[in-house]
Amino acid sequence: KTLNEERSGVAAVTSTARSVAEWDDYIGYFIKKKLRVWCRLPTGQWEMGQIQSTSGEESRVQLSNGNVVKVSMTELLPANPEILVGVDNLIQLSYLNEPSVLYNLQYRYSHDKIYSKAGPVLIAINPFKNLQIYGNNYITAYRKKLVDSPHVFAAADAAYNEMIRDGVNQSVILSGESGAGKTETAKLAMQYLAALGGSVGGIEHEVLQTSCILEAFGNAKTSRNNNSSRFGKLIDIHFSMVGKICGASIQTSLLEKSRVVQLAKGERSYHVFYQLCAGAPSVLRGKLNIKMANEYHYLNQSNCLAIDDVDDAQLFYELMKALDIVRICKEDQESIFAMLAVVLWLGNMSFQVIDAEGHVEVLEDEAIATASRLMGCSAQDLMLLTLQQAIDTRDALAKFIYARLFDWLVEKINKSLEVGKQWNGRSISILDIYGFESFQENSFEQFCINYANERLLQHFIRHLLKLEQEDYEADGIDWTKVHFEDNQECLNLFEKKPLGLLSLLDEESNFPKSTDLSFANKLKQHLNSNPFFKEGRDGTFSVRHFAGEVLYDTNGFLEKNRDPLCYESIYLLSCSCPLLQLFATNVVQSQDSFGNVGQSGVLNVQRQSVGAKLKGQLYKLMQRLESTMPHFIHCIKPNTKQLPDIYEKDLVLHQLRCCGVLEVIKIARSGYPIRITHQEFAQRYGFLVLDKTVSQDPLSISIAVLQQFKIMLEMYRVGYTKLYFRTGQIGEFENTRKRVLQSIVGVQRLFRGYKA
Ligand code: AOV
Ligand code: MG
Repeated sequence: KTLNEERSGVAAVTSTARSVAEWDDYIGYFIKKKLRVWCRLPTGQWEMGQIQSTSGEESRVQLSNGNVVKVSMTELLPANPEILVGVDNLIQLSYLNEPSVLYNLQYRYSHDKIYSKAGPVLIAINPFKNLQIYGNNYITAYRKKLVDSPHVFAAADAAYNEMIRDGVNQSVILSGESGAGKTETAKLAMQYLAALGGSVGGIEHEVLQTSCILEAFGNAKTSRNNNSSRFGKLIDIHFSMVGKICGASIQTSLLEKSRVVQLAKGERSYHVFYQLCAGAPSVLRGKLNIKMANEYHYLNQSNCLAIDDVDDAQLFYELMKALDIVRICKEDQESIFAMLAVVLWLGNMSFQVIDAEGHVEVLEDEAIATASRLMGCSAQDLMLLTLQQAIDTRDALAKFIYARLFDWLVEKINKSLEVGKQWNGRSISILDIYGFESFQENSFEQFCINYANERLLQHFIRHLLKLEQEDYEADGIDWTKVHFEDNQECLNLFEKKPLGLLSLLDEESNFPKSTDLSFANKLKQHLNSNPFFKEGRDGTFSVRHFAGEVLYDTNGFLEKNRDPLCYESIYLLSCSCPLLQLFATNVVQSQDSFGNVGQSGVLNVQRQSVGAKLKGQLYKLMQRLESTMPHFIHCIKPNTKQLPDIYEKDLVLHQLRCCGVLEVIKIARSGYPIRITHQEFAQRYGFLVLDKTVSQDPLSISIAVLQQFKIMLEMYRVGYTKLYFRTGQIGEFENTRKRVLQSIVGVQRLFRGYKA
């Protein structure tokens, strides 16, 4: 971004609309008054300083550390007066520019004020330490509106109140890159809603426990985050007529299956495996033949078994308690743990070459004995079964069992939390998906995760940048458009038919002779002119994502996208273990048609690819969110070390730029974020009008209210259909309305008292 663009950004948002040229005029003013400026040093970093003198295009600036530097005037931006340092809503800044926003957030962060508002968006900077700001006293304070500083509780409170007041379903949408704090923040929002909507039956406790269970089964340590979500989650919390929680339902999307069998260095598989190994009580240990984690190939391959400050044994105990609370019976719990043991023991099966052609045979050992016992089949069956493609088949089976187990568990939880009769259809949905990821090596999993994040960003942009501005224009409001970077084109690169990434991937996946390399070539051939696409070497390609360019290795793309049904999954039907039979039956039933078993032992079944399925899931998810009033929380990761009190400016700035927060502030600042139709406004506040001669159409009544309260034109606009207010204005009307209503009630009481 050029400085001039930044300046025009500043100009566009200051209410007196200073032009770019004027900055040169008031630089004199800045010098004379010795006002503070931001000064861009050759390193690219912004430092605060004071202009001492200028000559021509150059100025001497004294930095806050005492050093004096000479810089070109083009490297200066206005800084905000001291009184504005640390404001809790960034729209209050007089001068809106990147260094000011960055500094303001840093200032707050260093005072442990991790929450700030950016217009309608709540910004949450991960503290990576436990702050004492979530206790019951805080819940009460936000509930009773004793405090109004930005907080996730305030956001949850707004969602709840709007749901009750307007009768409209709400959503709380978390965004931010991996490790930014989405999952923690989502849990805090749920905690607040549970306190607010707690009921006698206590179903809110069950709802809260779902996080513990889903995290055990769906989260893992990655190099970015020790508790990284490897699936997307939408939880709908249902409320009764009186605003009490009466149930919930959870939708999940695309669990990362590959993690069950394959790990990158320093990462772990799903938490639940380590918890089971560390914490299973002795009877269960004996029954399932549970060893320590380091004895399982699936867990020990990455040289990372423990996480600092995490007690897996204790967490297993808590997991069992949580399963009890959501009423998963002991028998089912044991089946769940048995399935985990099956997966672990499958991973320990090993093979030996038996002839010159390289055929292999399963070693008859403890692994196969335990796996077959728990699966309810004979060791002989399992040995025959896996003879053909040895390791791949074994891994496919393990992944299949784990993924089915995850879905089955979610289903069970949903049954437990099913809404009772008193539900009136109101809900608050909380969306927490896996954040944007860019590793050294990125595969199909990152491709899916990052695609999902592009979809979510489009929702954010649509609501806060596009619709917001379109509304002004459509309603005849005088409006200077704020330019923003739209990710629609990048999204098109993924979704376009027939020449988008997903379509091309499916096409190639359906081709019997295709390979990952032929897929990479196909992309090259069709997408090379797309500015968001870049071909790479050796079967790689890059996508220019909103959050940066990511290089994907196509190795494994086709197979992962096809996600072929293992012949074995059908075979599981003949196991005597009921849960495995169920998993296999569900698969059989969910297929319309079956093909033949190919040479590879893989069924050729016509079914949706993983990419297509994800696209469908996201489409449905967005549709669901479209029917709600969104509350956005954008989480920011202050450093990559996952440590407290470190604020890496470049890292934060990058995240602010990527998600359009600066543009949101600009729009919110020059805009009128509160809007209400003439009709609604007249209905709610019309009774306050004293002048009884006003004609009774909604527009006239509305204008009469505005006039009676002498609202300055600066604070509102009248559109063709709606009234538009600056932040805070409607609150004043509400207060007046309440006051007047209370005095009316008071008079009535008095009157009744006299009669009695
Ligand atoms: P994510 O959900 O955004 O990443 P998390 O919510 O898992 O990130 O946060 C990562 C870690 O940051 C947590 O495990 C906590 O240690 C810490 N943390 C986050 N928020 C807070 C908070 N408010 N107070 C204290 N510590 C916090 V990912 O799921 O990887 O996209 O896919
Ligand atoms: Mg998460």
